[in-house]
Amino acid sequence: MERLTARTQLHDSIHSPAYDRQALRPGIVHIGLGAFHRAHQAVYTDAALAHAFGNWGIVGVSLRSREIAHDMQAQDCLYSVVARDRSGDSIGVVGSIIEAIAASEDGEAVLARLADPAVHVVTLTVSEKAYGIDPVGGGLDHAHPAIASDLKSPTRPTGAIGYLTEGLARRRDGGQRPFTVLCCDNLPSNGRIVRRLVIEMAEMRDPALAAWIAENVSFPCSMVDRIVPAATAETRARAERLLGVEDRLSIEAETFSQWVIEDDFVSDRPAWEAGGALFVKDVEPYEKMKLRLLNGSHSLIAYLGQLQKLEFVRDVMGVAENVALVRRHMQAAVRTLDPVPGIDLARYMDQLVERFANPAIAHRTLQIAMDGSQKLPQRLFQPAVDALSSGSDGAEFAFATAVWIAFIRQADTLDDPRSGELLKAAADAGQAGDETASFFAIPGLFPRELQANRAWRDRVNSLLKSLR
Ligand code: CS2
Repeated sequence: MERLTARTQLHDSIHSPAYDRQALRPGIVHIGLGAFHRAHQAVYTDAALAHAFGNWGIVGVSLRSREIAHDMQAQDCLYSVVARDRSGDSIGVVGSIIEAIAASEDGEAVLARLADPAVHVVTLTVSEKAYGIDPVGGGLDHAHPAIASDLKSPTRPTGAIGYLTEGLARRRDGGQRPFTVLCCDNLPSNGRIVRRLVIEMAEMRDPALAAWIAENVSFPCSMVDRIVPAATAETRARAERLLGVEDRLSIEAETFSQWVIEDDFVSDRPAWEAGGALFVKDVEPYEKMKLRLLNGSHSLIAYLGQLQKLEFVRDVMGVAENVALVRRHMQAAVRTLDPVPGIDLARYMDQLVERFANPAIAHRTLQIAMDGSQKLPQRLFQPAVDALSSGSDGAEFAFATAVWIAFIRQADTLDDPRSGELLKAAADAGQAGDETASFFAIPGLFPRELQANRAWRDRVNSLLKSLR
């Protein structure tokens, strides 16, 4: 079967790049070439280029997978996105990525791009666990393999923070302006977190570099949203049917998409608003809304689904009792939020229920269930602290926590960077008559306010009992 490349004649009904890709030069480096980036930032950049052409080609860097980079290279970096909902499928080919590098094969090529003053923005989607955040202190986790390696060999980095730090060091040494670092992962105040980690890493090698970064580099926060399940053989077969050629990089996603970005760039940026991005002064209300309503409910759905042996999010939402639990959770979570400019939260929640129930999206509960230790602090635990401090009993958050612990207790293996500690906590459960004490004792997992709240912990214990 012929592969999708720049020479493929696409049918007129297929949305394709409306600009001259031959003339496009790199202006963005993106770290983390997975499905989410390809269905989100790359699509906004595609729209920005069609709206106002400029040198905003994306250099896509894959830190782990070599295969993605090779597949991209074999397809001239073209790939399709199928937007799916009840009303059907619509396919578009995205052209904004113009180069793909597997960092483990050619780290120097990545660093050369980061050092190139034509690159104005470095965006990231590497997932929560890849940053190497110390769960207790919030700074650099020196035990994280990539952090440890990058502290030892700073000029030959392997992880996201190492690449950013060495890239910025080369800019400074070359007398160049820095790039803007735009984190697009589901972390609270994500830009602030990455700024702290980069400055800490720089400090370890050269305090003057750290000072230069603190003074000159901006790390805007952003909220990103689009449900993008991992691609399957079915995704690729569908793309082939719609395109008439093979596309090994095709992804499917919901039609909904949102991007809210703190307007704080050190130099130029693409006109992402052409794709619908919103530039604001303060991203926090949007990000809390999304983390607590969407992602918090998503985690609840994922663990409910795992306990009930339901494979996809839409299956969980096919059971009325589950929908009621999700709505109840959202009602509790929304009370922890401040008003969000321009957003009707009641409508937002209704829309979430619709999105989760989307029959055309096969989103595995097991996919969302992974990395709970990295996700739940911002999705469930901090909101629980806020709920308790405003006089609520935090029962809904205790329920979601109990569902997670029940999931761990019935698991043989866990896909989580703290799986060892979590499985040990499950094995030690019930000591001293307290079902969950071993979980609450894991360092930096639960906030102190929850660890110290006997009533809330008793609630988690009794809910856990009632789940069995
Ligand atoms: C999900 C997210 O896997 C997960 O943890 O909750 O990836 C979610 O689909 C996205 O944040 C939606 O924007």
